[in-house]
Amino acid sequence: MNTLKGTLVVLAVTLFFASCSSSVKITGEKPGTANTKGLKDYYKDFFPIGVAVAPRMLHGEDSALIVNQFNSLTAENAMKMGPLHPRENEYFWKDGDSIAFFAKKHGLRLRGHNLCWHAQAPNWMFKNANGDTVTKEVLLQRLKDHITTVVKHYKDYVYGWDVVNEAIDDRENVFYRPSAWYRICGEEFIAKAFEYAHAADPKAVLFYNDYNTENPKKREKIYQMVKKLKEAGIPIHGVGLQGHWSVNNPSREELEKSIKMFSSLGLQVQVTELDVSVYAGRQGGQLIQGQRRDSASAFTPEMEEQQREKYKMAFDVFRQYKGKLTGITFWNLSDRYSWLDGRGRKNYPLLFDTNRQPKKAYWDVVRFDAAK
Ligand code: 9MR
Repeated sequence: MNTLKGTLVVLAVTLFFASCSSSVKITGEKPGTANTKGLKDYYKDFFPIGVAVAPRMLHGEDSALIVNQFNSLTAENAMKMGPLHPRENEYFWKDGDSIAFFAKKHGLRLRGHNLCWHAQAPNWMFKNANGDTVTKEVLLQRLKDHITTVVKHYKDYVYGWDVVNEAIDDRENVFYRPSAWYRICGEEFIAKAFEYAHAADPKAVLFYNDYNTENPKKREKIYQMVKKLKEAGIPIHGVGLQGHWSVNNPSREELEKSIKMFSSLGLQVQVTELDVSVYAGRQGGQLIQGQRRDSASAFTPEMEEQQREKYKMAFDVFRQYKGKLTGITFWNLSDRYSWLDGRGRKNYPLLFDTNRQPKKAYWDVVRFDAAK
């Protein structure tokens, strides 16, 4: 009898604690734990929210945070030309595939990044067996082979591709970036890349993707190029604003103008690589010449305030342009790691801190008046 009484007491106590912990799970708002709301849930009526990842993040705490918060992925590096196609007759699929399988397994969308870029392109692409620069015909054939193989490989996983990345120059008086692609092929490589991608997967949404898209001069050049492609019947469907911003740029006006201008061409717009550097500066808050590298690398209250303002403004604008904007993707997951680190100072550009906990800016982004 006593034993039964004891068992009942233990059972009652167990049930009490179980009910407490399950109610915490359901009502709790602590991102990173199961059954709580994530960015993707707050924004479910607006657009998918994505994150750029590396294969090492598909395990443990990073992966839990990804699945809890996001509903779209981009491979930070694994699907770029150099990593995927190191030698002419050799593809390396393992890393890209691990991201594609993870996305499929968890029901996440997947953006393909990218098919043609001046950086991270393998050297062999531009050289023949003697080490001489290849002709335009050879290079376009190689580009076609690469794009066809990669787009077909990921056809059942990737819904859209950044087809050409960063082809426009930052200098005011130079239109196209004088990359190896441009020097060998002229501007034609851009249209060709879109045609090859479309032929390989007619359903894929195809983007031109660039940074500094809120700079009036660069925006105008991108607009002219994209307009010309559209008018020539080239299969281009969207423009990616990378969104490597900083605490002092862009302004609300310039951001709105970019969204309006590109969508006026009948193109969808996505923010493809969002982060807000805590350092004032050019693209992504990169060091400006002469700027001290050893400046304090703590996340100061002043940086935090400025960053909150920028994130709040950006998401206000994003919500306002729902329908024209079809996705927002962060470039990296938490301040634990960002591509902006390692320039002689630590950066804190994301919505999750180095312990993967939401920053104040996170709450600014998710607490909004849906009726507005
Ligand atoms: O985040 C990427 C970093 O790990 C790579 O070393 C770098 C190589 O140049 O590319 C970074 O990602 C870039 C993206 O592919 C295109 N837009 C600019 C991004 C930051 O440089």
